[in-house]
Parts: sequence; structure tokens; C-alpha cells
Amino acid sequence: MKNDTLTMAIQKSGRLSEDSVKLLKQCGIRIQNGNNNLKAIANGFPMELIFLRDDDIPQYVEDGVADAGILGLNEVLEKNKDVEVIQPLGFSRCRLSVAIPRAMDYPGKEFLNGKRIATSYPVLLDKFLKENKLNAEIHPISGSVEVTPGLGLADAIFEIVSSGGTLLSNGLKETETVLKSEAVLIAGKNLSEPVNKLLQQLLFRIRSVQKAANNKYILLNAPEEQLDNIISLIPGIKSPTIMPLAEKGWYSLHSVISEDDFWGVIDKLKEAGAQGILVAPIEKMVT
Ligand code: PRT
Ligand code: ZN
Repeated sequence: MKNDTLTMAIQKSGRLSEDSVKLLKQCGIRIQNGNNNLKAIANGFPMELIFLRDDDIPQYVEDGVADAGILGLNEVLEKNKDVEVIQPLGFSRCRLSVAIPRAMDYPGKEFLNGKRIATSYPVLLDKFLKENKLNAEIHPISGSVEVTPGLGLADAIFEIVSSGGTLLSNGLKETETVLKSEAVLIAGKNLSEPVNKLLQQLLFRIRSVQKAANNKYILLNAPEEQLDNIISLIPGIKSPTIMPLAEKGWYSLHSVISEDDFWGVIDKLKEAGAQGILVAPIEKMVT
């Protein structure tokens, strides 16, 4: 393992691949020779990439072959390797749920007692059953878990749900949400000091990108008598920038607003007499 490079494992091809590469790109890290090979060198950061099946990433990180990796939290918890979850990344959101045939009554978790449950997550299912003192038979299966009840191979399933479309088209209904998952950054526990420093630099970039995505740049014109009121509505990072307009009694005000507050605040700003409100995306945000 090199000390001057962060070795990052990402999914070779699948649901996580595109967003993993996109996130790195937003952090100023571009991949030179695509993901056709097992490895690639990055531009813009001392990083080497390894492209793997997501199932293999926790083991590679535990073994120190990779320093860090990007994969779904569901897979990290299922593999249960000695790695650290460093940062949720906000994409590939899904949930790990129990589902049963739609026509069945579901009185509660005790329904699962004595039942056969098909899953590609046997470790997490076993944990769920034990935590709830349920006694069910686990049928590990690697794909198309949703078809098993229809084929008479299982009474229930424990599988990833996103839109719910696959459950619907297989005549199933979701009865328990056991885990909410999204892509996460994981890292090894015994990184050398220089590699850990690189990881912290990467983390700083990721958080700046995430903060920017959650905030908007807002510009507006405000009448002088409403300035204090408007400033209290959009306080910004430190305080808003205020510049006088050519027209007497009017000011231009620049600030930052959280995506979540946006619509609620816009109405109040209009009520306070703000005009010419412009809202623009922020690419990076360093605070
Ligand atoms: O080949 P490799 O092993 O690398 O990939 P993979 O086939 O194991 O995984 P992949 O690429 O399918 O998914 C990678 C990760 O994406 C998962 O571990 C989850 O963290 C996340 N993710 C997000 C999903 C989904 N959404 C998803 N919808 N993983 C799987 N699905 C499947 C699910 O298994 C089910 O069959 O989609 C179906 C349900 O989708 P809906 O939208 O119909 O509910
Ligand atoms: Zn996989």
C-alpha cells in the first residue's frame, strides 16, 4: 500500500457506479482511463481507483488492499467487516424490507414465525429475526428474490425496495422496513498517517459539495425600511452582503439560504417588499 496515494474502491458496474464517479468529479477528481480495467489513476487528487463488485469492497478495505470505498450501507452491514463508515453520501437511497403476498393478512411481526423467508441479505435477516425473537427459516438466494413467493419457494421476502414497483408487479406488499440505506464512504481502521490525511482532504471536499447542494445563493432588492426584517429572514453564513442601488432608498442583498427553508422564506420576503428575487445554485461551499 502506498503512502502518497489514497486507494479507493468503487463499484465496477451497477447502480452505484455512475453516482460514485460523479461525486468524485464534483470533488475535482477525474478518472483517467475509465472503468474498463481493474485499476485507474485519478487526476486532481493523489488517488488510485479499484473497480470491484460492491460485495467485495468491504473485504478489500478490511484487508487494506483499498484504503476506502463507496457502496450501499446495506452491503456494508451485511458483510460485517472490520471497516468504518465515514460519511453518508446521499445517493442510491433505498430500504431493506420484509414483504409478503398482498392477499395475506399481516397481524404483525409474529406472522413470520415458522415461515420461509427468501433473501440476499441472510446476515441482516438473521439479526432482525433474533432481535425480534422470531423463528423463521432463512432461504439465502442471490437474485430475483421477489419471484420466490409466487413460485411457492417462500412465504415472505427480505429485500431492497426503492420505488416499490418490483414488489407491486410480483403481488407483494411491504410490511416491515428494517433498514434505511444509502451509499456511504467507508475506510480501513489502520490507515497510515499520510493516507488518513488524504482521506480527511477528500472528506472535506465531499462535505463542501454536499453543503453546496443543500444551499442556494439568493439575491434580491430590498427597500431601506424593510432591510432589518429581510436580513432576519435570510441571515446567510455570517451575515448578508448589502449594497446600495442607484435608486435611493433601495439596496441589493446577497445571501445563502438552505434548500429546505427556501419556499417558506420566499413568501415572507415578498410580503416584506423584496423585489427581483434571484436564486442560483452553488457549486462548492467552504465554510
Ligand atoms: O454486480 P454488483 O455485485 O457490483 O452489483 P449488485 O447487483 O449487487 O448491486 P446493484 O448495482 O444492483 O445495487 C447496488 C446498491 O444500490 C445496492 O446495494 C443498494 O445499496 C442500492 N440500491 C438502490 C438498490 C436499489 N436502489 C434497488 N432498487 N439495489 C437494488 N435494487 C433492486 C432490488 O434488489 C429489487 O430487486 O431493485 C429492485 C427494487 O426496486 P424497486 O424500485 O422496484 O422497488
Ligand atoms: Zn453486489
